[in-house]
Amino acid sequence: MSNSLVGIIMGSKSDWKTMIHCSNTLKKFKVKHEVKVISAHRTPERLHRFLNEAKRNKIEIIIAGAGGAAHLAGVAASLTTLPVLGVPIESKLKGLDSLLSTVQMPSGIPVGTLAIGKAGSINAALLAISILSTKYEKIYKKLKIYRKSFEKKVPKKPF
Ligand code: RP5
Repeated sequence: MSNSLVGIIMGSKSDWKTMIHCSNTLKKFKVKHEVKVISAHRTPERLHRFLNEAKRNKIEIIIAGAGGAAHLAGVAASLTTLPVLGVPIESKLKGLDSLLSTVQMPSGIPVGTLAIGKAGSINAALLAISILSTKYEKIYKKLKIYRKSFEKKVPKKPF
């Protein structure tokens, strides 16, 4: 048993430079997570195995980053009832292909899709934290503190 609450998967090692921001954000909130390279088309068996184990290991949220014909989040969502958050990775088409592949799920199997690239990677972690905060008081408290300090960073005037 891993004790992780979140599983971060990504289609390629090359996605790590984006997904590291997701992992770092979870770390700041001390949310235990595991990180794996799993591709829907290159390693489909690894994906099946991971999702079966995720349920047994009490992982509560899956975050999937993929680029190009980015079907990882959608396929993962089809194989589990855990909530799946999708991060479209920047690509040769600036991530627009990744975004549309991730976000345009037909009704029935949802993927909570975030923004392209680093912002989406950070926000996937923050959304996972927000979901977990409804159950875990410690995470809720940290999220409240983060939001307060976040607001303070915004200047009242533009000059
Ligand atoms: C996708 O293809 C991956 O998620 C990655 O974003 C993209 C390119 O992969 P590499 O060719 O860099 O391994 O499956």
